Amino acid sequence: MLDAKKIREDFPILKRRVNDKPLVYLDNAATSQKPLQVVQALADYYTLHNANIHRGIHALSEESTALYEGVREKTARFIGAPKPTMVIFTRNTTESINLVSHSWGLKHLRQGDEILLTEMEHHSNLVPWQILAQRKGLRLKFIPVVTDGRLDMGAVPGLLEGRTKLVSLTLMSNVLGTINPVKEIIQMAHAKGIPVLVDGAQAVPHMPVNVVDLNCDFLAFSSHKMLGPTGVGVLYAKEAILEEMDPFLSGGDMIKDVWLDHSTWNDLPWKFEAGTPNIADVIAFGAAIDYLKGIGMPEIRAHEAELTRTTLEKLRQVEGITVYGPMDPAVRGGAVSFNVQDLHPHDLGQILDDAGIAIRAGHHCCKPLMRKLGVVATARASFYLYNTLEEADLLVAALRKAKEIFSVVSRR
Ligand code: C6P
Repeated sequence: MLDAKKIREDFPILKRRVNDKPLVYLDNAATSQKPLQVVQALADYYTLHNANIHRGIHALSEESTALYEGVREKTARFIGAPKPTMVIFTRNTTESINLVSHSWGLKHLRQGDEILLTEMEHHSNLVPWQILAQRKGLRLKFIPVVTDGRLDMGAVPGLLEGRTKLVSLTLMSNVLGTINPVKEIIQMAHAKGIPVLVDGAQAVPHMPVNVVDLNCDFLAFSSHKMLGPTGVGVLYAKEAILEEMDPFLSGGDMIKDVWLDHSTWNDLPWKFEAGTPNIADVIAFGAAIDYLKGIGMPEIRAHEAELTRTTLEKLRQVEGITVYGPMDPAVRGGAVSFNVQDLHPHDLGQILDDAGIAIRAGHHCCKPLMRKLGVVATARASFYLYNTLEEADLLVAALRKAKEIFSVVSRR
């Protein structure tokens, strides 16, 4: 088992006090904290190596290029991608999905074609497809979410019929925590020749994800949710698909040759990385991957499953709390959404903040899912490798207290 107390030593921010209480950081689904190793990698880069990449023939540029491209190799190994050229650096998951909607969707989809999503998608995996649908006259279809926060798998075969040309879905819900049976859905889609994009924003940081095992066509995720810096995202895609796709952004670095009236495109993956990339943050992202690998993704998953199991068990005992999503930790990750009867999640977030506990309250960029759940917002606690059982207990104790305070106030 992983030693969360030891791990916390690498995260100085976790020693902070907030509102005169020790910080309990449970907003990891929004963004994770960063270990000293990542901060140091960033400082080392600017202190020792800073130069633009792929351009200079001087030593610093060669060093920077080697460090940057080294992280591409590391990222490929982390997700089991057969080649580093299948890994494209973007700004975040959102940009990775937009890249696919523009470069693949605009080229391959025709009026009347259909895209299959789910009702639990983050706006990042919904709005780009809505815009594409408006531009090209496409139809969006949705796998329903059923009462325990899982997908209605019985509906999938029927939904794959018709003119479905792409399936795009999340591997782990940022609201419900549900881990979707994506491998099974990919098999069903591939049997009909339909490619599948997997939104890995919540899954890749928290569990082993292997693109060859999943056999997904695209995988999108963000560095900032997995101990790395903000401003770095990843798009993995199969080589043949990338080869066929047109560039997304254009300008420097993504060209092979340029004339006044036309240009030819660079090889993969640089065809999709126009302009000077986020060199420093990509390099520091490499340190985040090293850190996660050093602890072990199966160990991280097991630790979070234990925290989630305990939290769900304890929340179940508190009257007036509704928890959304599956109750079985085997099919869910560590994002736990809930509501307390008669208490708005924003007020709850405020009360918990007074106790030094950081959670997120709101629609979590999943407004259609909120409507489906019949709420305008939820409170959400989300765990990571450095969280402890004591912190889970503090959360539950603070919730009990919030309920007491509120029932006294509302009785007045
Ligand atoms: N969810 C949350 O608090 P970006 O912002 O591009 O790095 O990630 C977008 C995104 C895409 N898919 C899923 C499943 C996500 O959870 C997120 C980000 C954060 O839930 C911020 S809204």
